[in-house]
This record gives sequence, C-alpha cells and structure tokens, in this order.
Amino acid sequence: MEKTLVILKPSTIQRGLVGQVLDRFQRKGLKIAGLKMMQLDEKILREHYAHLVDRPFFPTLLASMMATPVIVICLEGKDAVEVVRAMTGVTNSRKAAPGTIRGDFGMSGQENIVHASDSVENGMIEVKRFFADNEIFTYSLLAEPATYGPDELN
Ligand code: IDP
Ligand code: MG
Repeated sequence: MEKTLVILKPSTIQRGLVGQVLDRFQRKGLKIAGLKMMQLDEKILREHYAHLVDRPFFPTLLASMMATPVIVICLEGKDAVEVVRAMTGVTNSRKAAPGTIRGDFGMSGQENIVHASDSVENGMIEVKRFFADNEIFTYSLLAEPATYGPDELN
C-alpha cells in the first residue's frame, strides 16, 4: 500500500497537540508504518525544503523546524498521500478549511502543525529521507478487513 511522510512540527510539540493530531490519522484508518522523534538539522532541512531555499522566509522556516525535536511518521494506506494532504489542509492555517488539521489547530502559515508529502513520488523519497529501512515495519492490522472492501486491499 502507498506510504506518505508526516512530520509533527515543533509547533505541534510546543502546543501539546501530538496526541490529537496522531489520533486523527489513526481514526481515519491509516496504518502507522514508522514513527520516531528526531532533531532536524540544517542539512536535512535544506534537502527537504529545497524548493524553498531561495524564499525570503527560509531562515525563519529553518529556525522554526529546528526549535524542538519533531515526530516523523510514515503512514500507509490506499491513496495515503492524497488522503493525508486532504486531511492536512492548505499551507496557510488561517485559510485552511475547518475540519482539516491546519484549519482546526492552526493560525499561521509557517507554524502550520504538520508536514505532509505532496505526491506519491515525494512520499517515497521523503520516507527514505527520514527513516532507515529497518525503521519501517510491515505488519497486518486486524481492522483492515473492516477498513477496506476486498477490491481495495492491494
Ligand atoms: P506545504 O507544507 O503545504 O506543502 P510548502 O509550500 O511546501 O507548503 O512549504 C513548506 C513549509 O514552508 C510550509 O508548511 C510552511 O511551514 C512554510 N511556508 C510556506 N510558505 C510560507 C510563507 O509564505 N511564509 C512563511 N512560511 C511559509
Ligand atoms: Mg510542501
């Protein structure tokens, strides 16, 4: 099944929202394939946010993402990338729809609670960026036959 990378950003740690955000993904039916806490550094962030390095806000984004350790999560499920992006909401939390994570928990464009991979290809690249192979687990969820129809389980 498809995998995607989520980062619970320092804003989520500081504001005590880790449990509530993680709970949303589990309630949705996504499987946790990997999860750990780590301190990000400039090297990994320059790679991860390569599309933003020339933007004026990049220095504050870097500082924000290194302010505390983060929690990185690999979620797995059918169309996981699209599902998680929809649950996340648009970048600016003030504009994100109510019901989305950013829309319900955030007030900021920068301090916007979570990162979520934006394409299937980037999902694969980002999971490899943040996890070693032996940190991603393959196992069956007993709830799977109640979560998906048989034609969706491939
Ligand atoms: P995304 O997180 O919704 O995919 P990206 O454009 O990939 O949005 O930007 C990555 C992160 O950079 C955002 O989540 C946000 O934290 C930060 N960011 C993006 N645009 C701005 C901005 O205009 N001001 C401040 N921070 C920004
Ligand atoms: Mg992005």
